[in-house]
Amino acid sequence: MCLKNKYQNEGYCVVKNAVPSALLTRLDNMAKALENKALALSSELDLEQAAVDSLEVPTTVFRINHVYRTEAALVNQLLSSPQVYKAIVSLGGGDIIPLGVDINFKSSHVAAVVPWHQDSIHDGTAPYFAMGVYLDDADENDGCLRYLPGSHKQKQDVHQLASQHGWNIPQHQQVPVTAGDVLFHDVMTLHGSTSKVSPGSRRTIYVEFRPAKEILATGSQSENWVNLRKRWMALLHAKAIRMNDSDMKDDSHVKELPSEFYQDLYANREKPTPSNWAFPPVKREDYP
Ligand SMILES: O=C(O)CCC(=O)C(=O)O
Repeated sequence: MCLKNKYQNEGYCVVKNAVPSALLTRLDNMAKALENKALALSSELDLEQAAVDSLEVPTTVFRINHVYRTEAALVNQLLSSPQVYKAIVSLGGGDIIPLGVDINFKSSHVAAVVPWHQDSIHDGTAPYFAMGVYLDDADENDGCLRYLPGSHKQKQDVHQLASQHGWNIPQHQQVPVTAGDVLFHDVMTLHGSTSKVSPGSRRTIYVEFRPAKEILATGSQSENWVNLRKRWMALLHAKAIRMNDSDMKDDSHVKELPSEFYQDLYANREKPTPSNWAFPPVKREDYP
């Protein structure tokens, strides 16, 4: 099944080896540097936009949000790289904009479990998806994502499904991937992941996308918030055109946005649309 058909029918799809190895190495270094910074800051208790558990040994980082604040150049290189950009536009169309950029760190820590949920609820008339860029392998039964194919077509009763089946919802699929793969899912696709069993962490860069027109029509975010992201997407588009041109493969002539732009994006952040989790949360011997 081709990428878009699989995404539309089942609610998710994988683009294998979408990130070139040199770029993957730079992203890997970026994630390591951010993780070390979060670990260093965790002792000062002034962490913002990062989730760290410093009560357990060793101290563990779970998530760092809004990484475009300090890492815009590399984030933009990723988003405008040929295979990644092509997949984003193929699934989302020309009016798509990125909502934010976060890194999820999945370890063997019990708090690294992500129970079944839908990231957001929408009416399905326009694309609204999350892209996960894998910096590490995610193997079967070792913390890879689990999806319930077709679940993106309606709001799910997550409490009922998780109470009845725990992790083993009938027809669910584990989706193992390797570093450099990119996994896309409709934000309504029911998904979750157990903690990792093997040592080390599995790091995934998450970016959500949605058409600007749709965001404005639903009023979920302000016009200013959308316009900032349109400007950002225009830059990505200009870079992608040059990177995709077989004669050029060079975006160095594209005028970058000033660093203040990314500070503005951060300063003007708004509440995300709510996710759909089991309520009340489900606890079974084997779940979450
Ligand atoms: O990467 C994972 O295992 C799950 C992350 C996730 O579902 C989320 O951030 O909403």
